[in-house]
Amino acid sequence: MRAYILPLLAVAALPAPSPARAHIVLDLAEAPAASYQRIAFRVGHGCAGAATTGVEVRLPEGVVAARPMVKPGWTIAITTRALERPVSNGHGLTREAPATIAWQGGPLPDAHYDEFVLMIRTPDAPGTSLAFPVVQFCEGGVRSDWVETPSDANPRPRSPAPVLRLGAR
Ligand SMILES: [Cu+2]
Repeated sequence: MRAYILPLLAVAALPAPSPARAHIVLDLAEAPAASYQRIAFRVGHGCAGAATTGVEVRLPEGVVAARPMVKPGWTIAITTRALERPVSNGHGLTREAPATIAWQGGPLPDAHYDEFVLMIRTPDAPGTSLAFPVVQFCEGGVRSDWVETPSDANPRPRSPAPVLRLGAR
């Protein structure tokens, strides 16, 4: 039995996105395309020592359905954007997609850890990656912008946006 368990754990640990660097990252590295998926934004620390009071996620264009999980102690605000033409969100056609989802509350002390959860519909685009730029708001008017996407010129940006790869559907 042990022989099976160890290799599975090793494989499961591989996709974790840079846990040592904390920042704000997703709990998943990859999800199937064209599926409903629970994703959690992990907040490992505040803004340079200040407690977190807000987390705002900007949804990538391909995501046309997203619902935040209710979180005690935090209020949720959703903004939407109009779509040029109706697209399927998995339950029919929609002309509107979520643009940003923001939690406000806490405060979440710098030394503590928490997760902010969305249920999303992933786009039907296997092999691509979705970036979710996040702004972290903290006490004292401080903020951290986790918005940079890796490029050839800057493969390891200082403040990377959480990224989700899309696998086969
Ligand atoms: Cu960090």
